[in-house]
Amino acid sequence: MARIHFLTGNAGKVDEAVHHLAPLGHDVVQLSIDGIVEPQAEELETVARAKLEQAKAHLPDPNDWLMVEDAGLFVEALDGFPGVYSSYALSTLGCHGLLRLLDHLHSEDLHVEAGLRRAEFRAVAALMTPQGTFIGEGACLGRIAPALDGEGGFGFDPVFIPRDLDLSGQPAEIGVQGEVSTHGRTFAAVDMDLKGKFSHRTEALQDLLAQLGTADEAASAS
Ligand code: ITT
Repeated sequence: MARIHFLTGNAGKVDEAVHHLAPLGHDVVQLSIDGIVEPQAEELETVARAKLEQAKAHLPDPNDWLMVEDAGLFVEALDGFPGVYSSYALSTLGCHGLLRLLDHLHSEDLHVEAGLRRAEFRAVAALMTPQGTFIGEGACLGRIAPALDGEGGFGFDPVFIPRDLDLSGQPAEIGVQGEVSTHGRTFAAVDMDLKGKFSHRTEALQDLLAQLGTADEAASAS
């Protein structure tokens, strides 16, 4: 099993990665490097791969693994904005500013209005190993709330309401009650355990792990 250097400034993300990867025997350590440039690109994967390329020279041992993870909020009515610019949009517009951008979306029918406010969080986890680079993807479907709700979480959590999930973890249609539900509340208004059940980030890591498992099986069969 390998030592994984996780390039991130966000300690919360490291905790989550340890939670998933330590039980499999991987040793995850945070890697902080000044001066990593995020390219202007529309895809999270492009940004993640560019960060891996810049950081690989900083690995203490070339046999170690390098991981990055990028996430963003994609709002349908804004053609996917803020997307890859989510960190910047959060520090400039903030949650209030995002709500104002959607002020014009109104319908007498609340169900229709909820549909107009569709959005999703997306995450990409990218892992560079001596055997190649693996990309895991995750998404959490939902909508932008009509107003700020909740004190917890971080980032755009106070304005994001996830769609309910059925027992197999699939998102229900907007307005349809599922087994896993925030009952119309935002991520900032529910506890972390409940948010974790919907998490785009968890899904991206699990996708990555599934690919690693397949690659390991193929290597041991050959
Ligand atoms: P890195 O150093 O690893 O890049 P970061 O905190 O900048 O960490 P991301 O690039 O993954 O994180 O996420 C970009 C922004 O997307 C982040 O600042 C939030 O505004 C938003 N975001 C991502 N995931 C979120 C979540 O689960 N809840 C709320 N906002 C989220």
